[in-house]
Amino acid sequence: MDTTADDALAGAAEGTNYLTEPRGLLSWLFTLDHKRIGVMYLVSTLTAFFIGGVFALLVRTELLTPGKTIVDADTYNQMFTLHGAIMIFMFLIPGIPSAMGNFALPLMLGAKDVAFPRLNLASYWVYVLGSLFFIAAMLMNGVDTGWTFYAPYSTTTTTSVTTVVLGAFILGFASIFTGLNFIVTIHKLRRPGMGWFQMPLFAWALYATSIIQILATPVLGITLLLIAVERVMGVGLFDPALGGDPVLFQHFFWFYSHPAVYIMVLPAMGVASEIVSTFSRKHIFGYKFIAYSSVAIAVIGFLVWGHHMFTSGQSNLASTIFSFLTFAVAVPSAIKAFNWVATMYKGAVRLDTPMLYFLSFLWLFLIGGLTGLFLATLATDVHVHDTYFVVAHFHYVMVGGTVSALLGALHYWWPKMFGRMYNEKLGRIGAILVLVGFNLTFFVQFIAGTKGMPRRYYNYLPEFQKYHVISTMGSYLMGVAFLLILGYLLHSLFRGRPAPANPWGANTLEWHTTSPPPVHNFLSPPEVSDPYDHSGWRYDESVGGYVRAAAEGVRA
Ligand code: HEM
Ligand SMILES: [Cu+2]
Repeated sequence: MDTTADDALAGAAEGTNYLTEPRGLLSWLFTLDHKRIGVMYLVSTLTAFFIGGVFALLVRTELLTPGKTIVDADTYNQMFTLHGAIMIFMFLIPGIPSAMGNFALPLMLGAKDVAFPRLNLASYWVYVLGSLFFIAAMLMNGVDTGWTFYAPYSTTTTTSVTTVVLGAFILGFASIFTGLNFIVTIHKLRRPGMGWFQMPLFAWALYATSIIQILATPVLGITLLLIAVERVMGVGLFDPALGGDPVLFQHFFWFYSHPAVYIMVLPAMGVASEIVSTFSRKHIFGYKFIAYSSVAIAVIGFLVWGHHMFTSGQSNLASTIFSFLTFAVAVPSAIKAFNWVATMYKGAVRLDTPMLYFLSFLWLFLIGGLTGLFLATLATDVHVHDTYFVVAHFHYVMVGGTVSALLGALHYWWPKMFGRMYNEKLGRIGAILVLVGFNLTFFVQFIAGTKGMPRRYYNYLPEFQKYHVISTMGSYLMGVAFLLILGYLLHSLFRGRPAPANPWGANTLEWHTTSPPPVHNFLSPPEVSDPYDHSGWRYDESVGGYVRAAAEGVRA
């Protein structure tokens, strides 16, 4: 009897897959399989998210009342620093590319793995090593500089700044390795027949992200090393008392850290493009515009760092130019938002969990991006700089944008990753709770900020308390929502309904193989077609997912 591709798929689903084969702990720790490395990165980054989240709840609890609530002022400084540093370096930067991207990118390209599997494994272990430095710093004297490590405070405080900047330096290599791997993978390992414009948009987004990872990360690495050099050897680089220049530090720091916000948000935009097309059952609108705008963001994103120094003493001319360029970088983001909305227009929109996260992403990222324009406007920035307005702005971008998209990606690819379906009803409840909790937490911060509540303060005037109380309640609600999500996802691993190969009816190549995929991804080479043409798939009750229209005997 002829074994058709579909028989083979069915067979693989019952037998071995990348999760079960090979067995044993060592086979995981030293795996070269991009899917396993993705899963390990997922577990690690989510652990970091959890630790960072505990610090966030402590910060919010402290701010419930003016003056002391639970900790003293020095401890408070440590908590917001560790919250920010862990969230940025250990969670947001690697979150989507190294976890979800590692898992999905080779599958989406129809490849067997990334170009350099050993480098990929090295990236993971370097990430673990860097994270250990963070943990060591926490156990030693902590850090109290804020995640931005502004000099000269960072070069003079007695907390464990040296350890933590070395940790961030090491984490940078993990990021560079991933970026390098993805660029070569995208250039070299696309299945024959997949040109640049047949590539899924998530791959375009990861490509743009990788460019930033490779070009910007070394700047941060060297800058942080210079902090360590000044601390350890007393070389006067940034501290005016030693003849250094603190604004120079800010330039170096933001030259990386503004592009870094795009390391965080570009992959999120890539996820958004996949989800919106799948759950609108419509071809993505404006494919090339979305693809090119990712690259445009990566390029222009390098030219706007000075908007973090409008009030630090830079020439008016420089500020004006940076202001203008910052407005320019908002344009490609707006192009994407337009195309996503146009994709939904007249589509058959299904409000499944990943789509709810996409909608949260779209709305919240828009608020985050638009409030960025207030900050980019010189006259308004002078008023709201270093207030809670900025805190609200970047949380709308990083939590509303990146975390929403990460949760969307997690729910979208979960069936593929683990071969199980989660409880859809709880999924939707979780998504709505996150959205409500998030807005309660951060929307009021815009108001508090415009009224003058400064950021990073332990104490505040009584008139601000109402905002802080609402914000803290919102953060507790988000905490509950995340626990709920963790609960039903873990539950699904054991009790979930086995996932079909294609639960959502998407046409990118990862859905052409079994859930979970076999060790080398595809049992028979997948056929490349337009990634956003869903017409070849129809829903089949008996498998609870989508099957090829042709396989059912239906003529296309
Ligand atoms: C796309 C994702 C974005 C992320 C992840 C992001 C993140 C951040 C972060 C973390 C900060 C605060 C840095 C700090 O001082 O600790 C910040 C500030 C700022 N952002 Fe964004 N941002 C994004 C988009 C935008 C956009 C689209 C604009 C403008 C069009 C913008 C304009 C600004 C400005 C001007 C500041 C400085 C405000 C000040 O300190 O006075 N950002 N952003
Ligand atoms: Cu910036």
